[in-house]
Amino acid sequence: MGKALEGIRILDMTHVQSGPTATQILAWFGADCIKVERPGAGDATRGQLRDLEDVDSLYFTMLNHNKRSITLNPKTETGNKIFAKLIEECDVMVENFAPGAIDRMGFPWEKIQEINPRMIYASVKGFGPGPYEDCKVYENVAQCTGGSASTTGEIGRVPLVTGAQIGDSGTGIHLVAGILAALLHRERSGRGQRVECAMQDSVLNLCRVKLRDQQRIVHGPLTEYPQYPNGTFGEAVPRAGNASGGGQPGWIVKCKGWEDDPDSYIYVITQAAAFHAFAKAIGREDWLDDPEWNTPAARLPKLDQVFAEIEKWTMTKTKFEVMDILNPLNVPCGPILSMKELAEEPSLRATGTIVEVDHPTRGKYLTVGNPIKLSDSPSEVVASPLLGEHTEEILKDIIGFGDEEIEKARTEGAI
Ligand code: CAO
Repeated sequence: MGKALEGIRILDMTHVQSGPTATQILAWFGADCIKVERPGAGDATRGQLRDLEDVDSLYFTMLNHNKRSITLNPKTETGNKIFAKLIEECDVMVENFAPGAIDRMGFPWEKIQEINPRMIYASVKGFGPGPYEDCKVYENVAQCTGGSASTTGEIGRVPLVTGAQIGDSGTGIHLVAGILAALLHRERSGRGQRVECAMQDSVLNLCRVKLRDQQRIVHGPLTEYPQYPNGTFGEAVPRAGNASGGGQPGWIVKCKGWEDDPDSYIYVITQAAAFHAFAKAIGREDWLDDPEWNTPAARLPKLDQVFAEIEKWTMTKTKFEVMDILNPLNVPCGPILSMKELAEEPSLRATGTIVEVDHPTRGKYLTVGNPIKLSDSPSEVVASPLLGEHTEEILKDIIGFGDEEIEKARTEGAI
């Protein structure tokens, strides 16, 4: 069985997280991903948040599986020529340097197109065109400027960033969609094109429902928000604690052991269709005949009391017991799973979503495998490359260099 992207070659100029997320997915799909790194230094994340001395960090290894690494400085004379040849030989170039960095290397889009009109050139930047287009951006800046932080957190408290890397990895995933669309389009047009994703735009896209609410708020209070009916709304969509983002009320409630275990909680959703069974399960059959409680409209202004009653029951059970009881009743719920629990979850190991990888200098470690499953081309997770591990191989096979030219390039500091 061939890989979905076999035969596609990626010139991977990415670093840190957003760009590497994108190229890692392409590599998992079978593309030959050539990661270009600065000689002697490499992607800065190789050395960031290290847990083992002189070993590539988990930050790097977990974002750069299935790639090859070449060290190359395109700002040197030979490096420039090698880079131009790589542009000629690759299908997609991906980069997430600060605005203008690739131009300053001597490769503006016009030149890339001239060298290879079939090239798809994909970039991540912090912002799109506008007042902030020249700014450097990291994850939390994107979360704050894309609408996530203003809508995340407890009511009336400081805005919060989320643990999910929606700015970096979220943008990388958006970029993959653009690259694949451009590859498909190239089949018909014969030409490459630019693919651009701004981190602010991607976060905003993921916060789409909050822009929905921004337009609803001018027509009256957001009745599914905990501020209704006793709190107040301002002009903008407020933070809503753990309220459900959809039309069905939901909340996080404590489970048995919460006093000692910070993750002993479960999210429960009291959707109308399952409320009858839910009320019975928690011993509140009396609600079912009481007009004060037996319709969604009657419960809406008193959701805090509904969830307080539910919590009295969930606190007598572990989160897994609650899950086992409520799931057969069609009550949507989900235990708060810690990273430790996820790492140890057998079903995630079985599907390849959590994978153990063997790395030449680190040994065995866990990573998140490809969450996108293709029936005919399953992904296999291969350890990230050491810095420059494939420099010679790439120079010989793709550029056509012999040993002497490689040595000269090395002396010049091009590789
Ligand atoms: N050989 C020689 N030089 C190289 C090189 C190589 N192989 N690879 C990169 N460089 C140089 C670039 O040419 C650039 O130099 P100049 O600024 O002189 O042109 C420099 O290294 C990289 O610059 P940078 O500004 O991108 O790096 P930084 O660490 O200062 O900023 C970041 C990092 C992430 C803030 C910035 O790259 C950025 O804003 N990127 C776009 C948004 C993004 O992807 N952010 C998410 C990052 S993940 O949290």
